[in-house]
Amino acid sequence: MSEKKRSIDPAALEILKQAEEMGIATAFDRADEMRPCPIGAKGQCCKLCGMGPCRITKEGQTGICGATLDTIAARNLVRMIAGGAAAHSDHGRDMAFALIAVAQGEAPGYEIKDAGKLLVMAKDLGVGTEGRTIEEIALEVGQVYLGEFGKQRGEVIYASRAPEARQQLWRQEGLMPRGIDREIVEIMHRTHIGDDQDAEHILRQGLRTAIADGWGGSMYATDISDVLFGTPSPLVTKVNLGVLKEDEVNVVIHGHEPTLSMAVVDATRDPELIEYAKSKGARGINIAGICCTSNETLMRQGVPSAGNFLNQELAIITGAVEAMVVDVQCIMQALGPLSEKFHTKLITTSPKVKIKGAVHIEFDEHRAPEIAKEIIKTAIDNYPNRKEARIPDFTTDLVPGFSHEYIRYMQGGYYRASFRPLNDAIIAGRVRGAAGVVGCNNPRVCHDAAHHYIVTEFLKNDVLVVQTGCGAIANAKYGLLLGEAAMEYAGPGLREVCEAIGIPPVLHMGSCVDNSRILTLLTEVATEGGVGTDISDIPVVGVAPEWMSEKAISIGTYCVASGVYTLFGVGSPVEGSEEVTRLIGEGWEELVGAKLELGLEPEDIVKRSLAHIDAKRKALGLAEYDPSRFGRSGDRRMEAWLALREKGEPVSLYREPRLK
Ligand code: XCC
Ligand code: SF4
Repeated sequence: MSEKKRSIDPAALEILKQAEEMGIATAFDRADEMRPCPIGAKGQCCKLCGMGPCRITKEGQTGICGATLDTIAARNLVRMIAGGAAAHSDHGRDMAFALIAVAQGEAPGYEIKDAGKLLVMAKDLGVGTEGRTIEEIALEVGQVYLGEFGKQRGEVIYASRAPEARQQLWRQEGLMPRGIDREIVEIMHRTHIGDDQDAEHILRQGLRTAIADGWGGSMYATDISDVLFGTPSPLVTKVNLGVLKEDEVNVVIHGHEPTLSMAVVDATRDPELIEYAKSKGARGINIAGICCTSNETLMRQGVPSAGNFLNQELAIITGAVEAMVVDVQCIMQALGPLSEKFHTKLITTSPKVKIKGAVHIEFDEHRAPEIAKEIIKTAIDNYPNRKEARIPDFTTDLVPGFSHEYIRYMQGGYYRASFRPLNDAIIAGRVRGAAGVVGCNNPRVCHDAAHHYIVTEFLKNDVLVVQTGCGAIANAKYGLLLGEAAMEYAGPGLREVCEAIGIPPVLHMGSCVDNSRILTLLTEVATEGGVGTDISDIPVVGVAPEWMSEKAISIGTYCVASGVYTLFGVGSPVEGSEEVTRLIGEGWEELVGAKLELGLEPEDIVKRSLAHIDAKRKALGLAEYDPSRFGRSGDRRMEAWLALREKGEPVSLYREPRLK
């Protein structure tokens, strides 16, 4: 495969070339070498018992137990949902433990940063606030959260945040999740040999478990992170491998949980450690993120991002990373042997994750500052071992930090915050609809290319885009998370709206657990009025064009369960079964009002998304989308802006261009 096809990221291409010269293989090479098993790829292989593995390749063939292809494909899919929901929710559980430790005064270095949000949570959870201290409230909130995981009966409490109509539907169809752990365990039980063997019934449990993830574990993780570390609001930071520094100790934090990474960020600002770094010949300590740890820290503290999932190995290959500190999820085992080829110390920190060859410095929220300092000291001590470093000279500015709270605030300030302006823009057709473009990178397809293509197509078509996860980092690299992108790519109607509110046309809403913010945003749009009463009425789509993780499958499924038509790229893990493909498509549309479609080409994703948005507009009786109707008010400014840019003058959406 030619390098051009591997990535659209110039920094990645530069390092891949470097790697080739050095004879180092990366995931990009291994993806070429490792052909996907054609039977497993389509969900036709069952290895759930010792009579198998059974591979169904012929019409009418069954496994030794008699399981049909449809049963096998459905079981495989819901096991992916269980894996994804478990990862998100276990992260949520650890956040609840951290909140409790803070409330009990046993977590030095942490504090309750957003008490306002805590009060909102307390109200939703039925936790009393009258005459209680913030710590008392936080303690009970934390305990209620923990109870949500092991709850045996009743409903996951935050499901009550969904629009009324949606909750009714879930109850009526038996999809309302009980305890989070209970739903995940039930998938494991139902898919054991000799249990649930009706594809439609198996898939229903997939929906219920995914709802427990989106409206449970993930939403809890997001809320507690905001309480402990602050609810994000926009700030300016940088992305791509060029954020690493030649003359400083580079520490890269990678994984998902903000608890340790925030402490590590604080430690890099410790004057004593900075002095220590100087004593080793470095100018200072530089910190950068990868994957969702990066999203957590760039949203709140403006820590620059070294890139997304496929950038992790490349960061080490720069030769400039003193330590890569990882916690959970999306950490390639390849980092172990790779770091041994360089001076980089790979440091695992989660009691759940060890990697052979890595140094293990275990995190404990009761001693976070101390552990974080030890980690930074390890990195500093490693600085003199650095040999030649080649840092690609590419960085791009971005403006992340669009929590749903901020999106509401920016539409009217504290005085009259609401979703009215956005709803009105959709109703009038200035904004045709909205799309959440989320999820991973996958070396089976060109790195970042589908994220970039799909989002720019949406912008041209006046579709407002929200992003999370590695998709957000992808488009940040190409400048789409800046206001200027509205000028360059957005259609006239969308551009007007972005200008009026002063926002980029692509809003970075956070990490993958923060897809729960999108659920809240959609609920607010639905309850604001004018675009229906349920999420399934709104002209929106969910897209994961370069997905690879089980978490992405769980996210896609809870989006569908919430009423959002969801489209995935790369491949379909149920392709082998026409029946399962139909069940999660038309079948789920009938059941919950939205389809899940997997394995689509980027062009097809755009086409289907726009058709869906227009159909939803029509069903609501909204004005037909007409790209020529709007944008006149912005044109003079636009022309001035373009003229300035032509002359090479610095231009910004936030500053009025000087009209001559
Ligand atoms: Fe992992 Fe969250 Fe996927 Fe990126 S987007 S590769 S899951 S880091 Ni979640
Ligand atoms: Fe084969 Fe059935 Fe065992 Fe699966 S559960 S491996 S289909 S015998």
